[in-house]
This record gives sequence, C-alpha cells and structure tokens, in this order.
Amino acid sequence: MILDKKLIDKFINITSNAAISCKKYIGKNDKIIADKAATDSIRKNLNILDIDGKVVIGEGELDEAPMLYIGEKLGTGKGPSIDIAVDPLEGTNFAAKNLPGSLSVIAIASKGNLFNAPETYMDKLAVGKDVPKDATDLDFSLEKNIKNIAEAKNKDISQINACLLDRPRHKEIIKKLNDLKVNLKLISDGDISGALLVTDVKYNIDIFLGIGGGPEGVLAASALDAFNCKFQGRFLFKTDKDKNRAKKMGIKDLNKKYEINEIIKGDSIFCATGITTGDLVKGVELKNEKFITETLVTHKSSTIKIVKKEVPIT
Ligand code: VTB
Repeated sequence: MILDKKLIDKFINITSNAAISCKKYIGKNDKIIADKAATDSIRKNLNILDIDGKVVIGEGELDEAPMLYIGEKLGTGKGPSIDIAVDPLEGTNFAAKNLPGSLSVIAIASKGNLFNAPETYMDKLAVGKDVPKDATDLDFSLEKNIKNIAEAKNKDISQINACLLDRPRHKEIIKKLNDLKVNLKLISDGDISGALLVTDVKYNIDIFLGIGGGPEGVLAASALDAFNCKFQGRFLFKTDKDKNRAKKMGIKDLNKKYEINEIIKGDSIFCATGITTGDLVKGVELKNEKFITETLVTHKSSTIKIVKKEVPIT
C-alpha cells in the first residue's frame, strides 16, 4: 500500500519540532534532558495526528521507557494504520556536547511492514546502489567484500573508504582494514548517519559495517531502501534476557541474517532532522526570530529530498 504523500509534511513537522525543542539543550552536557525534550515533543505531536499509529521501535520497552515504548499506540486513531520507528535524539552525546551529527529520526510504514526490532546490538552492512547486490554479504569475509566493492567500482583497494563505529569490539575489523590499506572513517556515535553515507558519492563512503544498535539499524534500513542501497543486519543476542525477549517478539532463528526487504516492506517515509550540523543535514538555526531546520526525507514511492523549514518562535 502506498502511503499518502500528505503524511510527508506531517512527519517533517514531527522531527523538526523535536529538533527545535532540543536546541536549548545543545552543549549543556546533559544527554538525558536533551533526549527527554525530543521525546516529549515527538509524542505530543504524534498524538494529535490523525493516524492509528503503533511504536515498533522506540525508547525501549514499557518497563524501561515511560514514553514512546514499544507497543505504545499513538495518534487519534482515525487515520491510516501505521507502524512507527523513532529515535527522538540519535547521537545524544553529540547534542549534549555540541558536536556534529545529532538527529531526530522517524520512519513509518503501513501496519505490519516495519520490523519490530529488539533493543540489542546488530551486525550491519550497507553498500551503495552502484555495487551489485550480490557482491557483498555479511557472510563473506571482510577481504572478499572489500575486494568485490573495489572491483565493482573499478578502484584500487587503497581507494576504498569504510565507515564504522570506533569501538574496542571492532579492533579486529579495524586491523584487517588497516592491513588491506582501506581508508577509515571511525565515528564515535551516530551509526544511522554512518550507514546513510553510502547513499551518495559525495560522502565518499563505499561501505558501512560493524556492530551498532539494532533499532538504529532498522531506521537506517528504512532510508536505505528508498535509496535502493544494500543493507543486511544480524541481531546479536548475548544474555538470556535478550534471547527470551527476542523469542517473545516472534524471532525464531536468533542467528538469522535479515535482508532489507525483511526489515522494511512496501512503502515507507523516513525523516531525519538535524539538531547539530552533520554530514547529512544542517542543525537547527535561529535567524530573525525563526528557527530553520533541515530534514532529509525519503518517501519510497515518490521522493528523496532535503527540506528546509522555517518555524516562527512561539
Ligand atoms: C550506535 C549509535 C548510537 O549507540 O548504535 C551505538 O548509532 C551503539 O551502542 O548513536 P554502543 O555505544 O554501546 O556501542 C549510540 O552511539 C548511542 O545510542
């Protein structure tokens, strides 16, 4: 089912307003308060929309998140039935420390079409549309993936650029990439943005890989699907609590590798508004008594664009 284009503006407003409500907390070194401002704003504004919405990815489960918890119903109940994935403030550290790259992010799809992801880590791989879909795979060796990308792009391996989170858990991968002479972009947080850097040659990233948050993986996949890029993810369940939770969510094979069309089906809308300026979009600016926001929007069935919005101070 195609999602009504009129929903696009409504969802741009949702993430734009969340970004604006975060603005006063940028650089205050308090990520909890910034996250709460974004979460409050999103919840309040989603609840007045004519949608029959349900959170499938949010701030956590009911016992750990009072708002935007998985399963929470949102909207007036009068409009289309949609599933919502939301990360009100992606890159909480960035906002708290006034560093580049914090975003307010939402993705929607028709009911049942957006994967209900557990709050656990995910091993991810994202590659641009200029590489054949079968050239890379989470099950291939790192060497094979890099070699195939280089071949597809007619580049030397030393010209390949890989983006991943700078974490001790990636020590081995980083060493292998160094040995291969691949160029690295090691990000401290914000792996939704990281994954989206494969969408356009201007970002100069050939592959995004490594282990990050599962919910962030699903959000990135929603946009990557509209860009016709490749994404694969495999959840990593460490504790028994994680495993039981996954089983309760209906995941039978805990080692399953998910393809993009198993994570997001049919039409979707994705909006990411900048809070602090990053690679994808500018942060919120205040000019002449107006806030100016920039939002990356993808609507799978119609458009991909960056939308600037002016919102008067109220
Ligand atoms: C990433 C990143 C987030 O968490 O998913 C990461 O996108 C994964 O968790 O911005 P660890 O920090 O435990 O590695 C964030 O960095 C913070 O939510």
